Amino acid sequence: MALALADRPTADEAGMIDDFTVHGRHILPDPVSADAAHDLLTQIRRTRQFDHSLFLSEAAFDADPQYTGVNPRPGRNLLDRLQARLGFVEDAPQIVSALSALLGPDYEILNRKIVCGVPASAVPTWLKARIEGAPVNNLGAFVHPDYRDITYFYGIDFHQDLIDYKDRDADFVTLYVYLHEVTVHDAPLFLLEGSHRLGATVFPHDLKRDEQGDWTYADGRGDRIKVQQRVLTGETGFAAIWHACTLHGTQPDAADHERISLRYLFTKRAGTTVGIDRVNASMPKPIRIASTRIDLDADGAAKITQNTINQARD
Ligand SMILES: O=C(O)CCC(=O)C(=O)O
Repeated sequence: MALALADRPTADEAGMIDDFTVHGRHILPDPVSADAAHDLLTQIRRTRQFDHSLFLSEAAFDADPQYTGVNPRPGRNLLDRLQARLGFVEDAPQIVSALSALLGPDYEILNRKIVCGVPASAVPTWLKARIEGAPVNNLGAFVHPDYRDITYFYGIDFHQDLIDYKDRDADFVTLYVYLHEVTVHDAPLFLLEGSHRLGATVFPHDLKRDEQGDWTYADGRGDRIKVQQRVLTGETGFAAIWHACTLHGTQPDAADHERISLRYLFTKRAGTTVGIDRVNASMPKPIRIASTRIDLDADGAAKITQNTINQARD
């Protein structure tokens, strides 16, 4: 069926969809405003010290371990309190245009939050010993409840953002924005380009790195592909968008200062057929699974101590 003239994608939109179809990501050619990013970062830093004081004592944690419900949520999300300062991202023409191409003009925010890569120097010794080698070091369980309005990572193994959405289609995308310059020393995102092509797969993922530095990725259903790693270093305001099935992760932050970023999930309006549907149609693979991860026990604590991304080099 021919598309009506108004529905036809522009050249830019078509390029963006091609980029997503092949690589499962789009790196925004222009950063968002560095000045506005810096101002937002200043406001975030005013709310707490990003050091040992974030964390519960070992005794306090052991008295009542809580592994779930420790991320930002409605009513406890620092980004919502800073809403008036988010126009430089949410209204930036290059972001609106990329998201509209993928999700249609009436796309919606599914989730938004601040993510902090916690530096090694801030993690208490007792905690380091407990989390050594674990694949998902989301430290929310160990920080004071008042500070759970931000997500804290000390590295997270290669994963799909679909991991948090069992039984949901990969009809959403992630937007990640750096609020300061991120070098290889600041826990940059590692992204496996083209990995979305195997569709939805279960965490932890079957990945092996060869001598050349390429990864072989198997889907557990009999298919395997070679994918290349891209390390997302970037300047203040750097922004990238990726598919919900694109594998990505971070190593623990070896720097002596925190890495602070914005992480958004955007989704298409229900019932619409848009760019992301064309991307998904190009990969004849499941884009939804009933069980997305097998690394946690019934309380939500890690039961696997194996990690792939920590072996990756730049
Ligand atoms: O910022 C990080 O260290 C990891 C973030 C990430 O991969 C995620 O939130 O899905």
